[in-house]
Amino acid sequence: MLTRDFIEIEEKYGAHNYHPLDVVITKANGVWVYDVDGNKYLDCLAAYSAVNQGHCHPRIVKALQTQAEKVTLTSRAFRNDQLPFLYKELSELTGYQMVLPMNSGAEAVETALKAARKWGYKVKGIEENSAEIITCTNNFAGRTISIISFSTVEQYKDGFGPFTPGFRVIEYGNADELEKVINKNTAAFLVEPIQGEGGVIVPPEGFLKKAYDICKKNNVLFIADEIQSGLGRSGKLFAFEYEGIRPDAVIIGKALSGGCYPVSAVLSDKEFLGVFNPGDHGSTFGGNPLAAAVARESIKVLLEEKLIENSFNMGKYFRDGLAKIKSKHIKEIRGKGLFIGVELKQEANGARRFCEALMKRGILCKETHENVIRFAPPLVIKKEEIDWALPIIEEVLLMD
Ligand code: IF1
Repeated sequence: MLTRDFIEIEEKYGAHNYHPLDVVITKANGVWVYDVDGNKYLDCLAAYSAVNQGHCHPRIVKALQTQAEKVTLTSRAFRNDQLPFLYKELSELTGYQMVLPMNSGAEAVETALKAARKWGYKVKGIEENSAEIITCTNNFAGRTISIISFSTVEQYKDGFGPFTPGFRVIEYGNADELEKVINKNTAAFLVEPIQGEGGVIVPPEGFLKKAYDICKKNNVLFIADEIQSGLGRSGKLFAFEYEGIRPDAVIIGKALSGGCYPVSAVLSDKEFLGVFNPGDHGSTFGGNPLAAAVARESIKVLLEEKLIENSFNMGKYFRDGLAKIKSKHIKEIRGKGLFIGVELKQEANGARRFCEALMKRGILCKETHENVIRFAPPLVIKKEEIDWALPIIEEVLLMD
């Protein structure tokens, strides 16, 4: 069977909730993926930063296989021998006292939203059912009805009302507006330190620090959604580190499993996650031993292979190389570490055609917000692989 045969079946039976590039991947290893026609591609999306450790990392796959032959799921009605160590290792790595494990990023975000509301009522003393959570324009935090209730992207909301109340939106980067919107009912401020789907938007220098200080002054929780920007993607363990702040809670996912299994978590000190009592919240698969074993190894790989440092160094190298490209289409090159966005001018007529041209030349990227090409390869990428990619990217960006 060839690419078109697979696509035909997929289009016939699958819901059309995505518009993927017409590449059918059958194998992947490190930064490279291979399609059913035998073509090889440099993966510059890394499954939206879920594959920071590289595709099918042997150590993570081995951890998956080994645990899968022991026990995969106990439910949280009982305990297992992997979860305590995931908790301990995450706490020692991040300095947070407590962990609540979930599966998808959205579930971890919902967990943080519920904890924020409960903290608002039980600790801050907000009037019941009046808690407000402030978020930012162009946020992306998942696809559940409560999460899209605070989305500012019409398509993510269209046809899905009525929406969950209790959310306010400020302009991303505008700390003054945050101060104005905060009131006695504000429980928390939820923010991505670098917005991924928003178009790899790095906020103005000092925004996160100013917002953090405003939250502290007003007894409002500062919650960082690091599901995409975290775990080395930005060149630091967490992107919030660039501003020297310590959020009250951090939400992680994606690369927490190296792309081998859905694993997410909320990290905080006892005051925040301590609001949950037995039976308040949970999930069938949340904290299962297979997820815990995979996540433990994924973190070890990230640290032992110095992937955070590689992200910082290779990210600078990649961005410097892109900056040398003299293309009339380029409006801005931005990002931190290997979280890179190339924003194109309106006259370029969107980023999709450039992603399709890159695919034809062996590089897989995903456009975001129409005009931005996101370059976010696995953090294992080597200088030679970037050297291979840059002339191809230049050739495509020099297209008319
Ligand atoms: C899709 C976007 C990226 C996230 C942040 C929470 C979540 C995500 C910062 C939810 C998930 C994924 C979702 C996936 C495509 C991708 C995406 F384009 F949708 F926006 F990465 F930018 N917080 N992002 O980036 O985590 O529940 O998906 O595990 O829904 O199309 P999830």
